[in-house]
Amino acid sequence: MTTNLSPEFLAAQRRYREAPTPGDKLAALKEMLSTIPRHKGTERMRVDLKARLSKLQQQLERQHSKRTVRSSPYEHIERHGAGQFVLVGLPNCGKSRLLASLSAARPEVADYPFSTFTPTVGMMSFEDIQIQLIDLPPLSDFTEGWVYGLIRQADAIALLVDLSASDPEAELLEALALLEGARIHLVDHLPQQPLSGTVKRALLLGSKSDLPGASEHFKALQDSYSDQLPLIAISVEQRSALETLRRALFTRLEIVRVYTRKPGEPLVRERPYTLPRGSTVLQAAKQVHYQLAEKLDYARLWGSAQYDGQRVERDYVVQDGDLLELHG
Ligand SMILES: Nc1nc2c(ncn2[C@@H]2O[C@H](COP(=O)(O)OP(=O)(O)OP(=O)(O)O)[C@@H](O)[C@H]2O)c(=O)[nH]1
Ligand SMILES: [Mg+2]
Repeated sequence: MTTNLSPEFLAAQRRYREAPTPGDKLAALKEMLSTIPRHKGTERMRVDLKARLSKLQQQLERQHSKRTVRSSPYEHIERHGAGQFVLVGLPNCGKSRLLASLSAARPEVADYPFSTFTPTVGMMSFEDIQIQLIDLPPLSDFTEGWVYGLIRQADAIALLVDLSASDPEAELLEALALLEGARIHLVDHLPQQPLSGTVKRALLLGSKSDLPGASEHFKALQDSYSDQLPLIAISVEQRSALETLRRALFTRLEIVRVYTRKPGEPLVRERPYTLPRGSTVLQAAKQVHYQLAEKLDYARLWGSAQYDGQRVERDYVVQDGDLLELHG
């Protein structure tokens, strides 16, 4: 498609590429947007420029607000990796130690409650992707608003319940009530109709399953809750339980990994793109590059199709592990 870009636009584009500061970049972007010809052929470019402009404006605003006093220091934690989980639960249930066991992060772990006051972020690897975990201060009547703010922003919640406690079921109810008090509802599947408040996909983790009494408590929780939320028993002392947990966290994110290759390149599954479950070939192509998606004719697929290299169309729903060769 022809775009007929003007010399003014091209000059602004050059200034954008060479801009020494974010402020200069912003000025050049504005110039590009005002000089780009407005017709169908430049529609995608204009959308892209506007997106870049607003991202840059946000960045500059953030830099600015860092210099001024902010009401809460932890309003937002930037998402990295394939998805963001928050570790949530009553005091001393094992959130910090779990983060330390699954990632390189080293939050403070203590044998007394209320040891965590600030969030700690860690990256957990699962096969060829990374999942972001955030350790939070405990849920209690004293929990500060920003903690609930971070819970609302996460992709999913891991709610820990200490299986070695005298009454884990009562502790689970207390934790759920505190979350409900902040209008955060934990669900197995996100509802089609939006509910009031925040609805979050969650996974229940019965923690410290190595301690005495834990297995009876776990069975009781299973009887009462496993039809409402997925529930697994974990222990930082048991490697196999942690490996099961890595997969369970990945599954809970409800994402698929898709690999791509150019025609003629070897069939290797490396550095996947991650997409919400149910995404199509076209949506996968968009992750690679919007221009590629625009031109996309069909794909050849290794994985979920009937045979290797099978031709699939743009609306084909991709599955975890699929490798695509995109044809424009
Ligand atoms: N035996 C055993 N002990 C654990 C396990 N997980 C955590 N603990 C212990 O439980 C205590 C509390 O652990 P933390 O990770 O600090 O608990 P927390 O939920 O972060 O506590 P707060 O930050 O106060 O909310 C520590 O003494 C941990 O060593 C586990 O799987 N097995
Ligand atoms: Mg802690």
